[in-house]
Amino acid sequence: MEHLKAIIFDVDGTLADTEDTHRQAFNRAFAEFGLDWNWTPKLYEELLVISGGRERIAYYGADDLKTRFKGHDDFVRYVRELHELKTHLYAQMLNTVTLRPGVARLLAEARSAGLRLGIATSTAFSNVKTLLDHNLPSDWMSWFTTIKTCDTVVAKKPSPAVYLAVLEGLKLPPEACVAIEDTQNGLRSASAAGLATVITTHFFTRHHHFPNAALVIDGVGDPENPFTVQSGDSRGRQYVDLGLLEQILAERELYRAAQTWEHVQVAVA
Ligand code: XBP
Repeated sequence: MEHLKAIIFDVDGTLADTEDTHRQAFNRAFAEFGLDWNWTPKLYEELLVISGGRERIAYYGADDLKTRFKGHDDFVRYVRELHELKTHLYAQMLNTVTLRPGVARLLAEARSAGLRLGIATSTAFSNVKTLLDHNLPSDWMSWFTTIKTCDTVVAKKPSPAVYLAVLEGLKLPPEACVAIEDTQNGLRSASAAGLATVITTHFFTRHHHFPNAALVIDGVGDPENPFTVQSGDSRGRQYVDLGLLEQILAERELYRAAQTWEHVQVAVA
């Protein structure tokens, strides 16, 4: 590959369709805490604008809980404990969650071609490990040059921090990598880090708009399970493979060169 040297994967909604499992785990934790909160699919789609489960709880519960806690620290502790229970419950629910169609194939293709792999996620490493322990061979961790999670990068998406940390770990410039994401926050985060980004939508994001995405599809797809294009140019392909990602980077470089040439022409005119 002349351009493509690495693929950076988001986790929730991208490697696997996990968000409804997260939603159910949140609701089970609320019930165990005696809270009458119920995050319906419609409400959860709205709340997904906030990356990070702890931040999502704090945002949603701020008004409801403010009368219960005198100090901010008490509120923060309560939210942390509630989120810890949610994470514990979520881990028990992951054994039925599989990778999205085409993800295992794309990982294998990238490894065979000697590409580097990265993970950039707002969730906790424990969630990533549980998911991939269930779905990949035991040596999966060695497949990834770098895995950055909310345990190591505090600023959540749409901050570019997690993607910048992954690029540093890959020792590659953004021009050599493609990010695969599922949400507008993820797109903003990867784009702000300078990355071409392919969006794979799902139930919670299928109606969302993704300006500046290199391609918006309903999943990575497979030869026997072609994707549906929601926006952008699939360059005549039916599923995401290394050739498609390489073409996206090649065209991006050509566009940048043309823009630079335009600037030069204006400057010397
Ligand atoms: C998705 C998130 C996470 C999950 C919930 O992360 O924003 O907050 O929704 O997981 P990404 P936690 O798309 O970056 O993988 O409760 O562990 O935050």
